[in-house]
Amino acid sequence: APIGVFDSGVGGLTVVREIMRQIPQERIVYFGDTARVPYGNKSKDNIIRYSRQIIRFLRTQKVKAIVVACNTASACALEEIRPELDLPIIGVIKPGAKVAANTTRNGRIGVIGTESTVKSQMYTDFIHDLNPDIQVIGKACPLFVPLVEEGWLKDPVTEEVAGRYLEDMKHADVDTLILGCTHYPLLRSTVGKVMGGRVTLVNPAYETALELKELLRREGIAAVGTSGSAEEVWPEHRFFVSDLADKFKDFANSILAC
Ligand code: DGN
Repeated sequence: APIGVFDSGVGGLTVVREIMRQIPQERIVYFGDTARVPYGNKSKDNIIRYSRQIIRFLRTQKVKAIVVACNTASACALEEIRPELDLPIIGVIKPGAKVAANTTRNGRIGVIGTESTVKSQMYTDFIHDLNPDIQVIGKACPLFVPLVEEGWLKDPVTEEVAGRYLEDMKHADVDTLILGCTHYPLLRSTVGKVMGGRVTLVNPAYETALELKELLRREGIAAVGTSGSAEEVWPEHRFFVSDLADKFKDFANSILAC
């Protein structure tokens, strides 16, 4: 059976890309809520409602596990929804928080994401579960999402915007920075440049794929291999969106190719 992956739109494809790289034998059913994006400035109640609806759809696709590939939905809806489900479900925040807590040397971690993700304090809570002495500095960077969707990944305008957003982060002397929004791994080099290269950037998408691999193994539901039965039953990945399929396709082709 496939793995259900969902996001508020196109950003979750950065998580899909990592899953494809790390567990290529698994098949994915993706849902991008392109009609209702962005989630980053919506209320918690609405994000929970949207996530429930999407999970209901993914269940019709007979998925064996669900990945909430959106930081905002992971922050605002995952803990509410988990008890309602009889399927394994993981989000992107806990895996990102875990690796950041293990990476920092000076005990100062930065988190950048949408307004809702930063406001939820979810990264901070998970980091403090592991080590309450770590200082976590959050900063919402809402303009990053449209800049990425415009394709301005290494552009002077994006660099200027990043410089403004990350000013305080630089002064806060963080040694680890969590790219806490699906789009931000695509700005890795710009963010790294602005931060001056002495900061370790954590990509929660990468860590989530690792955690998914481990979860599938633990639950005994991992696909058997490239020539195994999973391949025969689910020959390809499937992508669904709630609007603008062509735009999604263009973005997917550019993201999944690199
Ligand atoms: N996918 C969202 C996130 O990771 O928080 C970003 C896009 C959005 O809904 N604003």
